[in-house]
Amino acid sequence: MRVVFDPRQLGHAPAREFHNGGWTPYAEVPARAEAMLAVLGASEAPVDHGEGPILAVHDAGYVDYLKTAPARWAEAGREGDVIAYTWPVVRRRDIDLTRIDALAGRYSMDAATPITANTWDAAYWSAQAALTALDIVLDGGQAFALCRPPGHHAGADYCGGYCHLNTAAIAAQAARDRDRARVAILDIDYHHGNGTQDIFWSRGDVFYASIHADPATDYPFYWGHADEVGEGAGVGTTLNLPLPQGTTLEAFRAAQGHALAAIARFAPDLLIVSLGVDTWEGDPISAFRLTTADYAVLAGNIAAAGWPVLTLMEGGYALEALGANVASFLSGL
Ligand code: OKP
Ligand code: ZN
Repeated sequence: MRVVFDPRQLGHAPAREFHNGGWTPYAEVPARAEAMLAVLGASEAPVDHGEGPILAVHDAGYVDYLKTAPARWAEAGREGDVIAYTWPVVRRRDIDLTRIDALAGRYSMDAATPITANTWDAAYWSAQAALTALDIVLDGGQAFALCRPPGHHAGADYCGGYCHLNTAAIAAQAARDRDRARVAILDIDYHHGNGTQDIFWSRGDVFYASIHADPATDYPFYWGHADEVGEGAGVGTTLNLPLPQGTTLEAFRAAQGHALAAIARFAPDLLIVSLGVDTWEGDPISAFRLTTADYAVLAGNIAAAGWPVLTLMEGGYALEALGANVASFLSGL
């Protein structure tokens, strides 16, 4: 299993996030990547695929915002990381505004995803790690993209949930552009991947299946409910399997079996796994109860289907177990 990672991904290190009515330390820390690397051992640097595959998924105005927001913020006399406080949700019109606070609201979905001077660079290399791991898998190899910052909450034109560039979507689109006609994404992070769902909502060529904490009780609240199935050409290629807090392997594995059966009917040329290990029993921000050994079981069930599998990293915040949990999953593949 080749591991793809770039040290520039460590540069994104916001000081704090706004959560449950107050400031808390940022949970998606660079040490997460270091903890995984310490257990996984050797990694290789990504190949630079340029901005093309990123712009194939993300809005050009949004990409420009990620690059320029920190300078605009400083210009406005602000200290610290860029963070929004007004969102154009109600009767939103696409108005061409320039004040940094208007842009921050226009291009984000929450106050938990600050932008620092190094954010673009870190997110760019996180996406390149995904693209390089994709190359390896399409060539018949096995690869894990150690993506960080993560991606599955980011939509075509917004950041959120610690995510800026949607690495799974970028890899899926790149695979489509390399003539893989049907691509499936299985998202097993604790949180619903609203950004990935959103990006492929109306498309029949990319299947999105997600197992996650019920959004009635957990972030991102507004997406991931069982009745969300896609629209237009995408009806039936979105599958949401919300589970209650406290879920253990038995129910999770049953849900994954259901997802894999649906993906089998779709008959993908490639499976992308959005792997979050915030489903682990000791995760500080989540409430499922999977054990380290469970990840090998889940991965074994995925591997048994026989599709080429690209695994890329999403969440997981228990630094002490992150490496072991990912290693367990990769061993099961
Ligand atoms: C990102 B990923 C806790 C804040 C929780 C944001 C959750 C983002 C999860 N300090 N709000 O899906 O793991
Ligand atoms: Zn998560």
